Amino acid sequence: MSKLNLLFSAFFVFAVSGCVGTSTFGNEVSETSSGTPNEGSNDTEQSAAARQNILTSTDLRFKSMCEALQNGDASRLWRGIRSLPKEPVQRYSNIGLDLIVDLFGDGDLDASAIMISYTSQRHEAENIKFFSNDASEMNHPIEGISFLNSQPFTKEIRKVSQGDLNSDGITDLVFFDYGEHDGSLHDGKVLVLLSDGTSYRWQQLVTREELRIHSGTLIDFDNDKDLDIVFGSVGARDGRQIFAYRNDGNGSFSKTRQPRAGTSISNSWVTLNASDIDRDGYHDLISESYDPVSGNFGVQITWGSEQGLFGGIFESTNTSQVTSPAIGANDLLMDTIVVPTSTGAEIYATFAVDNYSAGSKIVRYTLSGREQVSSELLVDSLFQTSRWINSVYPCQSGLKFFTYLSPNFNLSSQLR
Ligand SMILES: [Ca+2]
Ligand SMILES: [Ca+2]
Ligand SMILES: [Ca+2]
Ligand SMILES: [Ca+2]
Repeated sequence: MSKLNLLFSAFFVFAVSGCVGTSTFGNEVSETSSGTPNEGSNDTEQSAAARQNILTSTDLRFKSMCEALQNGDASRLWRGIRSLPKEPVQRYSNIGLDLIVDLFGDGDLDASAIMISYTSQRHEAENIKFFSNDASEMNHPIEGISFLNSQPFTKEIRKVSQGDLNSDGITDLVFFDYGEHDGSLHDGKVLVLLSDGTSYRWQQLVTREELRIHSGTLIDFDNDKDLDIVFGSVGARDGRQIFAYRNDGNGSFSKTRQPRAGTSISNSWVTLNASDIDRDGYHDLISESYDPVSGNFGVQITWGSEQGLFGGIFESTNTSQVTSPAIGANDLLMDTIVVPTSTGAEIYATFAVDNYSAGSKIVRYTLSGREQVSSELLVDSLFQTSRWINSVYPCQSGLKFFTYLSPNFNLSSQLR
């Protein structure tokens, strides 16, 4: 990107930021439920509010990031974590993949970052680092923070999620590892860093599939008020498929029924996020859609309901598309953040234009209940940041996003 374009891009974003409405983020329980999906039923606004009060990983990521940007923690944490030693082959992944998270539940935000080695065979190592502004928590010279057992090896983590998985009020982390990037090996995996007393313990999700995992999210898909795990994968044997693992409430997960291959939702694997978009008390899933016949991409929402996200029967998933005239069929969704409104939500979506070949776009979709009201192109393809995964955070102080302009991760150039 040329300097001129960058300036224009930055200017454009700052110009846009003034238009961004103040977020009502915080208490996820709406006092004025739209009630649209349940109108005419016995459901009351009160029951919609009572049904759901846990935050999805997308909600928590948004909340933590804006807090840290506002109070200055973010830059301190990013600078700190990148001062930790690394192996020559390791590189930090783009800063948009870093997670800001309150480890240990002490109210102070901490950071986690991912190392990647762009070798033809991925370097398998302890690729996850942590950083706390509290020096007394920094107990490992390389990893930053070590926990009760050794960090498992990973190859190419593509998504980090946060949420309390064992109901102790302390946020846990989930890492989605792509595994080997090329060739016949499909060894992706899911790691959970689960709070345990005053520390955390690593555990690996038991899966039997051959996986390459690009994305995942923490969402209560069975309405029992704990966060479950959904991830998308391509596998040698299983093809493109979405996987659902149910939480027993203590952070133990078991595979459960999930959309059959060939259904619309089963093709999602690039980006998965969750929030209660229509404010009915049930978590909803936002993902890219992909039509294998036409090759066209889209943006789809799978609606949670009394029967759960994936319905009482496999085929009963309720999915709808949101659209924008500014987004072409070859523009691929990378990330979404949901801002609740009094009647629904605004969805801030980042796209890889022309399937990662021409920069990025940011679109805001406005929904009332489940109905799309409008869409607005906020930033066009001059916005070009990371190689993969661009995120935008519509904080109260304006739109915040990350740029990836130089391999040396100049922090000042990475946040606009
Ligand atoms: Ca903390
Ligand atoms: Ca926990
Ligand atoms: Ca659940
Ligand atoms: Ca919902």
